Amino acid sequence: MITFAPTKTNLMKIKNLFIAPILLLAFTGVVACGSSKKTDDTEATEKKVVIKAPAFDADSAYAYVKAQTDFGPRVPNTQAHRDCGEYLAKQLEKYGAKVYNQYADLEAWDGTILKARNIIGAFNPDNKKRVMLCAHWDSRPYADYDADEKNHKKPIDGANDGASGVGVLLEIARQIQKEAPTVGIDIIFFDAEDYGTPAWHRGSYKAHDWCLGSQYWGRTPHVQGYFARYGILLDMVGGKGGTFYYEPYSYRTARKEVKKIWNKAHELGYGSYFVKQEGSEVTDDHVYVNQLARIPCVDIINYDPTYENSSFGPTWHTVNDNISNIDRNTLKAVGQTVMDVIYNEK
Ligand code: AHN
Ligand code: ZN
Repeated sequence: MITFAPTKTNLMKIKNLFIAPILLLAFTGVVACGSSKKTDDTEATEKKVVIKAPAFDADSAYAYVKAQTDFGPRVPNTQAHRDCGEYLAKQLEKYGAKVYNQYADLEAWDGTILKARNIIGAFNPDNKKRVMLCAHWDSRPYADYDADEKNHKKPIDGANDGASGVGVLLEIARQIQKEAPTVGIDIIFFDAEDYGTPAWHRGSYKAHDWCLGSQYWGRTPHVQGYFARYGILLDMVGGKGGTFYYEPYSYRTARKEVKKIWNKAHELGYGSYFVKQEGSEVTDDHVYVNQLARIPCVDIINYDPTYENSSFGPTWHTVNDNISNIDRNTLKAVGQTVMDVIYNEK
């Protein structure tokens, strides 16, 4: 029996790679006396190459979350919103993306015209194989779920609801510039997601009142005929004690990708964050990405099975959704998982 030791060249090739499972299979055929007889096991050599993505830096992601909340609430039609939009576009540019800005006047539930801006960073834009990563960058104008009624009309910092997803994506952008994955990546920051009808409102309101930016993008993509294999939406991915269950709409429309992401998280040791059970269904940007742009999209969104007020946890749409509730470990679990998924796309 002859076994193969990895050659130096092979070793270089598998630097940064795990071979799993390792099936180092030897040729068992013995070449003897000029006979060409050999067995079929030669073909059994099967390599499942798993690429290890670069390390996601949670301190860096945290700093991006804080930079956003430092502007104050990013409510459309405010100076903080305009300033933060400039900051986000500049960051994507700095990391080498081709940046598209979509400015649109979008009508909110109460008829307010929102000066909205979707910001898109395309990495490796000529590559036909693409994956899109998205998050909303605006923050909610009303803390309508706050325990104190006096806060119900105050805007929120949205450290988790908004800034966390964007912070994770900015860190991924920074990593992509250092070492690009095989596929092209589009990072999309949707605006005007969180301007939906407040819980305290009585009476009528315009329908489809959430996710205005992604609805606009779905009808008018930044590139004509835009397509990606799938999308991943990050929403509330940095809270203390955050957990992520299968979101039922995603599970119906992008099941293969949901399984791929949750399996990867478990493989990496983040199984306590990514629970393989269904949570509750949400109307979020992924619905419009799927329905309007026809791209399957997975929502990674905090789901708290223990909290009865909302399934999104105790700080959701309250003034407590601020930087003090952000946990680097949660950012890391999500950011590293997404990185390992996209760096394994061929
Ligand atoms: C609704 O509450 C209809 N959708 C939840 C989507 C959301 C709000 N994500 C963050 N804030
Ligand atoms: Zn929200």
